Amino acid sequence: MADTSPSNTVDVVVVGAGFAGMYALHKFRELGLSIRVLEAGNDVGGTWYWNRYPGARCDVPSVEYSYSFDRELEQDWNWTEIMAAQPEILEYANHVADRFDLRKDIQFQTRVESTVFDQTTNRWDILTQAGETFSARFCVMATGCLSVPNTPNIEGQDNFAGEIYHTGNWPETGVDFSGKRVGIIGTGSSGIQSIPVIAEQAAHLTVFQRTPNYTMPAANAPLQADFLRQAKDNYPNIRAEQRASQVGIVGYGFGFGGAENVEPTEEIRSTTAEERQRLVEEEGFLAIRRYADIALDEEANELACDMYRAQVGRMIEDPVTAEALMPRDYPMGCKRPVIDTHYYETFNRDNVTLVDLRRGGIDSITDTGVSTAQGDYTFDVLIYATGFDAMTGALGKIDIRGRDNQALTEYWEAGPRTYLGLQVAGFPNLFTVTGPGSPSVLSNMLVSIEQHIDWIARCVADLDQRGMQTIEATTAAEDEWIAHVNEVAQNTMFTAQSCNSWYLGANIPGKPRIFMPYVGGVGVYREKCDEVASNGYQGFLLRA
Ligand code: FAD
Ligand code: N01
Repeated sequence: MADTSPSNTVDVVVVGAGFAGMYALHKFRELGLSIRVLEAGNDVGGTWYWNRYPGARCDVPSVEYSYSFDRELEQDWNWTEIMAAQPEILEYANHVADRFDLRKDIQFQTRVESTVFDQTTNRWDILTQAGETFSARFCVMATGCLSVPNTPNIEGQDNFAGEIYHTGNWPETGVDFSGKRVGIIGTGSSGIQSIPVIAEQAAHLTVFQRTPNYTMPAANAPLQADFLRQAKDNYPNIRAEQRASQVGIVGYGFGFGGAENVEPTEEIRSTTAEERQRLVEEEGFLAIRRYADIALDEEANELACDMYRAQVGRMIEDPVTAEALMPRDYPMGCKRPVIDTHYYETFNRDNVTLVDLRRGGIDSITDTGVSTAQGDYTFDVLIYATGFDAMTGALGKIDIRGRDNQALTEYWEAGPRTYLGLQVAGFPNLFTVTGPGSPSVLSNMLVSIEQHIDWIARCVADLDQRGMQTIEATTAAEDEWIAHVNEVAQNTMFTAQSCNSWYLGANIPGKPRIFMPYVGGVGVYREKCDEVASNGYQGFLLRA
């Protein structure tokens, strides 16, 4: 039974106080609703609260990776770099929390364990790990797509006697690597961002790489005052363009990676080997940006991969290390793009060793380090940069039960099912923010978060206006949406047979292989969501 004290009986419980939960709180307050936000961490910021590893940084231009809901906030806040580093983004989150007095409705250090729909009251009963209960009409799961760190199950993993960290759960106090031997497992975005910074400080760094990645140079730089002024003056246009775009990024004033903006319009298949070689020599990795056909055609993609490998070969002094760093056997663009600062240069340092696990994998973790088929490695510090149980991980950790006590984990046993990534059939008045089936992680998340929260707020206001108690996706609408999500992902690099990305759940043993986000683009998707709402919430069942 939920606590019926007035303070724990609210209109909306929001789970999570990252950028989604924070905006949800602000938005629902505007509707005059009572809200409680429950957050496992000690403070706001979500991703940027937990991922404090050295080198953590956004790869979306900071003027675009920011809230658009308040003109004064937009004008007052001054980003200092083209792509902001984690401390600055966390400072921004704190600024927003202070400015809109958010903390008074957020309960920190509160992990939600279960949420159960009561069919007799049409309310959700929420239980926290500490045993506290809440009752809410609406439950908004702002639990994040990348908020459950994945630590692989490696034999002997509890044996290591030194310090152990995960990039996705980094200590608030920071870590001093001076004079230490460090081992790091994983070369995804988190590994690629942290490796160059750790290598600068540690006595020695050993990198365990299972799959080499494709990464582009970030070319980050301080933001010039006149540029920032111009961006602020242009904000209405920038925001409008972001909302209508494919991925919620305009690249205002600079292109991907902070370099000059280049629209991919050329066909790599129309070029000669000599031309491609010349371009690599002139432009390095960035030469590849001009080609449009590499996103859809695997043979074209392979030509781009050749260019990529040629550039790796040009940058790395030791040929064995160069070969180890060359991605093969999967297409460029099938995983989340990575951008880096001096990643490859790091492998030319004397204090860095690359262990190519394709030549012999990890056998076990020992008390002193890592034992592989190629030999043993000893450290003082071991870091897991091994990613997340993405998109469904945080929801799966909560015992969510809808009508007839059905568990969400059972309903999603064969993979996540949603209508528009917003709702699940059988789970009335429960909303997922940037859930599977929405553009989510394929986009600038701030744009997608605002769009979802705005839609949910409109929906709640419409229900109240029409005197409706509940809204629930129909199974038919869910089926149709899933079919569409799958259809648009076909014949893209994302679903290539050789691709093992977390978008597909392929990084978690036993997780069904389903492409989870929606490739259709944030502009198209927004139109669809708005159309559904305007048509009386087509595909949803509203009950009085
Ligand atoms: P989160 O920020 O993940 O917040 C979710 C919150 O929910 C967390 O604080 C968590 O503690 C809490 N929570 C979860 N489960 C429970 C529970 N059971 N009980 C209570 N609380 C719970 N996106 C981009 O668009 N551009 C980028 O450049 C970019 N860089 C990234 C870099 C890193 C290192 C990572 C990990 C992600 C990055 N992302 C980026 C994605 C990023 O997650 C989103 O941009 C955004 O911050 C997500 O906000 P959110 O509020 O939806 O989720
Ligand atoms: O995680 P990942 P991440 N033995 O899953 C390896 C966002 N983000 O934290 O590829 C050995 O990408 C695994 O190897 P393999 C962004 O959305 C953004 O780096 O499975 N290795 C891989 O190399 C990103 O995509 C930024 O063979 C093991 C690595 O660990 C997402 O978060 C920065 C292993 C995991 O890579 C996740 O990125 C950081 C094992 N048993 C994060 N298990 C920006 O810059 C796993 N690995 C915006």
